[in-house]
Amino acid sequence: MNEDDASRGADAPPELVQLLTPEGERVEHPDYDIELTPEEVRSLYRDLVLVRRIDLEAVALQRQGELGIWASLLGQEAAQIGSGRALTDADMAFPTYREHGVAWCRDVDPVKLLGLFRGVNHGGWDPKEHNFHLYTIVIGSQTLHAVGYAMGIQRDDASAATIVYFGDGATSQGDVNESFIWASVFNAPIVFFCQNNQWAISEPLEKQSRIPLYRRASGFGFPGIRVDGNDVFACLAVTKKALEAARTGQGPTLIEAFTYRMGAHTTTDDPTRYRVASELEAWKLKDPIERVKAYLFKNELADQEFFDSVDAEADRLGADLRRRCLAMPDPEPLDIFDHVYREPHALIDQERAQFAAYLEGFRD
Ligand SMILES: Cc1ncc(C[n+]2csc(CCOP(=O)(O)OP(=O)(O)O)c2C)c(N)n1
Ligand SMILES: [Mg+2]
Repeated sequence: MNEDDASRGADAPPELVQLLTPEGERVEHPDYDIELTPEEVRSLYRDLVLVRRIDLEAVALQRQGELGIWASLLGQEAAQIGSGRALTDADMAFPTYREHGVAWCRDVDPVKLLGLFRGVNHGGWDPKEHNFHLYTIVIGSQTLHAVGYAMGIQRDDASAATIVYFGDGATSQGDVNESFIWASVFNAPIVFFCQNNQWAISEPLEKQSRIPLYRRASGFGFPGIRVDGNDVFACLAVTKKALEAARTGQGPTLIEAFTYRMGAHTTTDDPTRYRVASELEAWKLKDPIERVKAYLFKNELADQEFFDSVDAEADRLGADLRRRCLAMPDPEPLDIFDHVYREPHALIDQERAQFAAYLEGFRD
């Protein structure tokens, strides 16, 4: 998989692992096949629809002034559900700020994701309870945290792996490259899951790399693989295999999930200023949900009643999320000092006292 184009023979595996075409046709792959029961496929479809609905509701809440900002996952549902469902409870995931689908797989209540974007908390969930770290806005920094965690797993001799999410733009960060080196030389049990959504805000992929991102891995000494990031079956199969390799002492893998950010970078962004509409239209034909729906229909694995029931569940989820978002209490101003350090800290105490005195000045 890491050879140059010129050295790839006729029987070499295709550059992009795909198990389900955009038309909903199942295809075979020599290294990455997966057996899924009809029940499992229906369950993946449900996940995809529900996380898209959570995302849609969050965008609407931001537009109505109820969230400060939101980073949409639209178009990246399969990459996140496929990789998220590949994890075992013991595995640990480190997200960016866009991994709402992975959060769903880790049983994080979606209203807790909204708290951060509403500005009422600094994260909202206990990373240890879900084995899902807090969202990280500083691009690429979580890759170093994740490698450190993976090295801890290794030293505990635990049967678990770490997965870390980052974007195409993040691959240009020093932190990410340093984390590749550490993971490689220590043979850390980690999967680097890069969602190449083709854009880093307004910077296109060509500004990040002259070679496909997955091939970067060979320079660091571990395998890299590119998967169709809009194919939930392929993302599940490829991530499962990479996690198992990590758990069994075979070290890191870089997975490049080739996908597309169908929405704006965040709700503060206007992508019409830097990309053409035809690009989005082309990617709409590769929609991650439509192909699973087509597969279920064609193979008579689900009927209209099933699709209607998932839509109805999505409606209920959206309405419930909105209601609970609006009901989230604002924090007390002094609460901001409570979670800086685990132990009491003299400087924080001093700053809290100063701020309390300042607030007192507003009393009549
Ligand atoms: C260290 C750092 N530099 C710059 C930024 C500003 N910033 C926020 S998102 C972003 C682009 C990230 O692109 P990518 O890694 O492709 O992830 P995507 O948003 O596409 O999921 C940048 C530059 C930041 N948050 N952190
Ligand atoms: Mg990107």
